[in-house]
Amino acid sequence: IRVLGSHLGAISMASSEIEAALAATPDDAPTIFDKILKKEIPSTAVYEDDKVYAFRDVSPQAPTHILIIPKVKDGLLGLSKAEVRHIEILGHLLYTAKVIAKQEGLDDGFRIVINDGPAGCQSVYHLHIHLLGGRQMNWPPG
Ligand code: TR5
Repeated sequence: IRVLGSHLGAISMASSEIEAALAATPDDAPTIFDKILKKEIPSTAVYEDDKVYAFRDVSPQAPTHILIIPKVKDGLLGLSKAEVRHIEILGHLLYTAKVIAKQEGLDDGFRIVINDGPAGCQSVYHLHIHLLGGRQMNWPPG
């Protein structure tokens, strides 16, 4: 409610911001990504190994927009919840982003994004890396 209130002053609010605000009570409850991992909800897989799964974002913000997630959440709701025990999976996720970027032919470059918490516009509390590419990115981001 506090987060929603802080947004009410804005004249317009993107749907992604609304989703992030509505999801602004981070907890360890199962998310839509658990259902995707269990194949209860379909997704378009681009990469999978024993530790991570990558699939196309349902609302792509670039010609290539892929989400890379750990198969086991282990309390990793977002990057801000990372503990020392997560260092290996964090490295694995980042390295996987590079492997997929190559696989997708993003040879001119790409962008990695990790949204964290309400101010970071995070809407799904299961850590994920966004891999975006296939167009010229702008800086600073919105
Ligand atoms: O906002 P954050 O950083 O938390 O990113 C969450 C991402 O999950 C957004 O880019 C959404 O577009 C994406 N998303 C949400 C759903 C979904 C998805 N990507 C693939 N498939 C999805 N399904 C089936 N359902 C969603 N609710």
